Amino acid sequence: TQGQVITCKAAVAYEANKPLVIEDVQVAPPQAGEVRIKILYTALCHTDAYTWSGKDPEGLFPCILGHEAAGIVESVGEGVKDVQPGDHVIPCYQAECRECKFCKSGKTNLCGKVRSATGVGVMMNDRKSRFSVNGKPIYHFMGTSTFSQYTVVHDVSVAKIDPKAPLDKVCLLGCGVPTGLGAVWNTAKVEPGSNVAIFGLGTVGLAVAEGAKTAGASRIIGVDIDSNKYETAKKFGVNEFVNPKEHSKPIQEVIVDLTDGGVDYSFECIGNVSVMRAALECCHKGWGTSVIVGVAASGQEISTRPFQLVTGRVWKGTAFGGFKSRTQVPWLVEKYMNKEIKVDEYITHNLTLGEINEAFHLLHGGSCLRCVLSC
Ligand code: NAD
Ligand code: AHE
Ligand code: ZN
Repeated sequence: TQGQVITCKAAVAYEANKPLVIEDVQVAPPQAGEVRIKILYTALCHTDAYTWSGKDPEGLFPCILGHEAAGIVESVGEGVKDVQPGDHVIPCYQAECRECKFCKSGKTNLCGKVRSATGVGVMMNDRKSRFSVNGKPIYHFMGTSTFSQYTVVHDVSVAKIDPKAPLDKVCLLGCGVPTGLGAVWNTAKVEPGSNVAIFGLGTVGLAVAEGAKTAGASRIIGVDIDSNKYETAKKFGVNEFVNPKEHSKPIQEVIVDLTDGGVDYSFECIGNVSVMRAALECCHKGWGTSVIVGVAASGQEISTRPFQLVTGRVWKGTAFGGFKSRTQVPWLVEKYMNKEIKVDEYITHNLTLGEINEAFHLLHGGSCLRCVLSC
């Protein structure tokens, strides 16, 4: 297949909110600096649902969504040095080139090398897509497009992992789990004994809880409008629970009262701008830090009284938990293999790529954390 167009099945999003269509898609060979990957397993993340909903300002249609996956390199383009056919890999929507201003700064995991292309659904080389259906181009998504049996990604967006790692599990290390763990370990840098509040107990919020527990946090307060979430959340380290619907006071006041002035760290893992405000305002005066993890829709803005910041609260955000993708995803895989981090526990459903619309339906129900599709 090397050097040839591959025809395979992919789930194409033709329009916002219209069911995805399983199509025979043509996948062009990788050009210089590109890698073609046979995707074996992909999970769904709420960011896929967000872009599909039409609320993402970077959302383009028709496209192939998907960014939490694992597979095997099928072929590589000219000049690709770090991976070869047969390597087991995780595609990384957050690239790491190790050469750009961002990568060299030592201050961020964001990478500037291919972002201008991945934000508009094309590849860097020729600003074109490698996907087509009957000659009509289909846009890439987040530089990964994993809802396909084969995808083409930039070489700076591929993490080579231990071939012994089970791909049907470690695909989750492509997004949600690292995002939550890294929000705690890299972005907030939670210290032992800290009090933490987590808004939203989906996969990302539960991974924040796991990160907080391993960081030695004392009180880990889960906040969710679905009280059924507490039972599962306990297994990930949440040791107190608040349902905002059961209180007449604003939730920030409830948490401030519970914690003698506020928490040391809070995390918004929903994507709701009024909850982001509450998450900031439930932080302790003088030092409390709030991390925005949730992705909010186009047009949404955050607000608070500047006095909140003047009096020492800190507002931050995180992308992929601040992890340097190519360097640290293989390390996270090793941590999983050594049973130091959970992964299996976030998988509540397993379906096939052909059942992807049902998988999205499940994702919107309360009992689904991650649904893994076999491709
Ligand atoms: P999810 O939908 O599984 O979890 C959200 C949780 O929030 C649910 O349990 C829901 O009941 C709860 N919730 C909803 N509204 C609430 C409210 N008003 N108050 C309290 N709880 C509320 O989603 P997920 O997959 O865990 O993703 C969470 C968010 O993180 C999404 O916005 C996603 O796009 C974003 N995300 C960001 C990054 C990043 O790099 N920054 C990475 C992955 C996901
Ligand atoms: N196109 C979206 C951007 C959404 C966003 O912030 N994405 C996160 C990852 S979410 C993974 O589930 C991210 O990494 N952002 C950094 C980046 O460079 O995109 C919008 O709303 O505009
Ligand atoms: Zn995601």
